Amino acid sequence: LPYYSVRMRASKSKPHEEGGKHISGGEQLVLFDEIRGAVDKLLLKSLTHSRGTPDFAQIQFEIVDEPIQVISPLTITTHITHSVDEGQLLAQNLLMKCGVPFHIIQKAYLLMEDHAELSGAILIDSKTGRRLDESHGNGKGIRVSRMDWRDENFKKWNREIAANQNDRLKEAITLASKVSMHQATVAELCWSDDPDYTTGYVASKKFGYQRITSLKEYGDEQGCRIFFVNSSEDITKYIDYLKKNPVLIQW
Ligand code: PML
Repeated sequence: LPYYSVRMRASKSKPHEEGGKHISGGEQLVLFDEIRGAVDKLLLKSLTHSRGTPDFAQIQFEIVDEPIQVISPLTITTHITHSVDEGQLLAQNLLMKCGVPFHIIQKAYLLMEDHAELSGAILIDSKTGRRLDESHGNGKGIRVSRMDWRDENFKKWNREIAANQNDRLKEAITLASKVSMHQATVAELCWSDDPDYTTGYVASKKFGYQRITSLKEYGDEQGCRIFFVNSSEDITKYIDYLKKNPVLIQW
């Protein structure tokens, strides 16, 4: 049976390519009979986000012709940290363990701050600190798409492994597992742009999904999603993989 990619994006003021504020986005990969449920879930998500009420939203679905790749979720580790400083220091240490030099991490943070209105991920060359995605879109980062984790399978994993975390974790680890699967990914650094959510992570194939409970202060709407990339790989192909290759997580 074919799968369908269902996507949502919501913003305030104007469609966000034209400069509106990004509110939320979402991805699902479902069977035909599940499209209606997926649209409903994404609509609800777009209407109830703590970044605000959208005045523009788009939900679309399309059939996926490429074969679905089934992969395992990254292993998960949770670090309880008690301050943003402690959380950030830990994140930087993990990135360095993945092979990203300290000065490149610093450069990446500066690039993030310069582009506060991102709705996707920025790609940084892990050797030079250069941004690699700008010529491949609208400058708002790369949106990773076409990935999901079937509910029953996620719930079982969540019960047995993750001690019943929220759906945010499901979406994040699904994305991180797809991203880290590709050999061009050195590591990912992410935290939410939701002002009510301070947990983020460093993900890599080698160390898995390393959650950190305090990567920013409550009330802060500045999120972060950086992929540190090995630029000796073909970047156009890599971005194509991130956007187009359908991936299902199965535990
Ligand atoms: C987001 O949903 O905006 C990113 C959330 C990252 C952390 C999810 C978690 O591990 O709890």
